[in-house]
Amino acid sequence: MAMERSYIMIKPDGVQRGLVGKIITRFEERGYKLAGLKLKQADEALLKKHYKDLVDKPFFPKLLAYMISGPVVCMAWEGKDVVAMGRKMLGETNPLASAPGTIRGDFCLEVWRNICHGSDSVENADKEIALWFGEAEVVDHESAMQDWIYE
Ligand code: YYY
Ligand code: MG
Repeated sequence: MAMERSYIMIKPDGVQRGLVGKIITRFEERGYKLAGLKLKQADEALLKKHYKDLVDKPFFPKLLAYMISGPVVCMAWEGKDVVAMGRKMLGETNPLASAPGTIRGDFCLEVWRNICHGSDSVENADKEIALWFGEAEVVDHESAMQDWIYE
């Protein structure tokens, strides 16, 4: 099976609101495998790289202030179609446009408190995982559930 990974991040509001366990559980229960996990205080330089396509937007200073307002939880999740499915599981950028049953659709109400990030392409996922994690922090390992999740 082709291995795909997505970079999923719980933003400072998600951490402060105690939603870390619930968000992790969604990915675990779906059958995805955790390949990397840590708590980190981001800084401006890192966020400018992460949001390189948004740096010139007028709202970037606000985005920066939000994202450095507290620690984030960095995760690499692995499995079938995890990049596209991760985005679906997160919901829309605007939580009010997010269907109930999605993470944003269940846990938040405003764009600037949308609690989580998910990579929008496989290419960006690879870049984001390399940006947020050291090489030794992303772990190749076998899941005991592999044959019960994949045929
Ligand atoms: O990937 P996603 O988080 O859904 O949206 P992005 O376009 O990557 O924007 C990152 C972040 O910036 C978004 O979660 C909220 C904020 N934002 C915004 O407030 N207004 C926009 N028009 C675009 C982004
Ligand atoms: Mg994005």
